[in-house]
Amino acid sequence: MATKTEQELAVPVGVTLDRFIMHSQSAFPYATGELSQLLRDIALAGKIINREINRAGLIDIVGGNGTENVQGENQQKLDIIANIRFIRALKNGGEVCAILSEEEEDIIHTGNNHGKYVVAMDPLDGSSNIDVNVSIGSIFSIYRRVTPINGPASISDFLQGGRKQIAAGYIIYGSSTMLVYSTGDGVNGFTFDHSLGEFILSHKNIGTPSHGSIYSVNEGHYHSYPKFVQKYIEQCKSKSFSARYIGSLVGDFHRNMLKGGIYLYPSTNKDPKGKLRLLYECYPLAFIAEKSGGKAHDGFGSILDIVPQSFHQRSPIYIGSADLVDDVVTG
Ligand code: AHM
Ligand code: MG
Repeated sequence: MATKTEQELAVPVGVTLDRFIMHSQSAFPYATGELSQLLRDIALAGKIINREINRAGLIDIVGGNGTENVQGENQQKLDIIANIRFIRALKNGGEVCAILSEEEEDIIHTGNNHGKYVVAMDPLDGSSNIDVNVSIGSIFSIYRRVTPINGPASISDFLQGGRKQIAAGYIIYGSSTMLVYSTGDGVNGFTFDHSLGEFILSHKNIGTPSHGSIYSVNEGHYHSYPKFVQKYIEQCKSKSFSARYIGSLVGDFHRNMLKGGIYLYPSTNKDPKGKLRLLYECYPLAFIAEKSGGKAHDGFGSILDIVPQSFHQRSPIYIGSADLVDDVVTG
């Protein structure tokens, strides 16, 4: 019979996020607790956004805002609300000196110049699903700043590359709300218990199956995909894989991570560099994928090895079970 490790006994499924964070911090004797506080701030933003989303139909916060974000995409009212909530939680927390958001062109200086961290985020991804009660998510990526403490953050803090992330994760607002994150040592998932107002450890040390039979891609764009992607889609069909595409990256990724599968967003005629944003969509999910045993590729190499050039750059992405990602990129 398998014996439980000390670690497993110390943090059983069912502990609160706070206790889990405290326990993880105690494993590092010189940890100052700042990253722990930052993770708590993100969880708080998630709780607040969860509340807003849950009553979206009751108050006037569904629908478009009549504005466009920096990418020229229509902003939803909830996109803007989530952006404000996240920024406020991170500013108040004090650990973050600057934020990069999908919703804003330039970095946002929080005024906490002593903060050691910067955060890149998509406050609410899957905007087209907001008004129709389909899963959406918040995505975040955390770096230790490289500019000197007590001065302002700069572009170099954000363009460090995916391998320099010290933590990343997402909050999925689905049939239940979950926070999934990694600080580099395993991936853990916490389900929000509304009655307690707490995230509870429900998915411990998540491992992505190396194989699977789900493929997630917008087949409406089939004719503008590269040949190797078209070929892969045909292979999926010939193997009777299940097609599952929500059009909400976090939801599609989360399902495939747990069940085994692949998500593809290739280059298209409309988006020759892919649609998804490197810094706050591809990098953080690639980090989670790799830490759970999966892979994330852009067709040339690992997503995490792409050298970033600008805040809002895009990338093609093939992410999920390791064998399936290999199958796509090796043709
Ligand atoms: P968004 O950041 O504007 O919400 O766009 C990202 C979303 C992803 O969640 C989703 O996987 C993809 O765009 C869907 O795109 P498409 O409608 O082209 O299939
Ligand atoms: Mg997005």
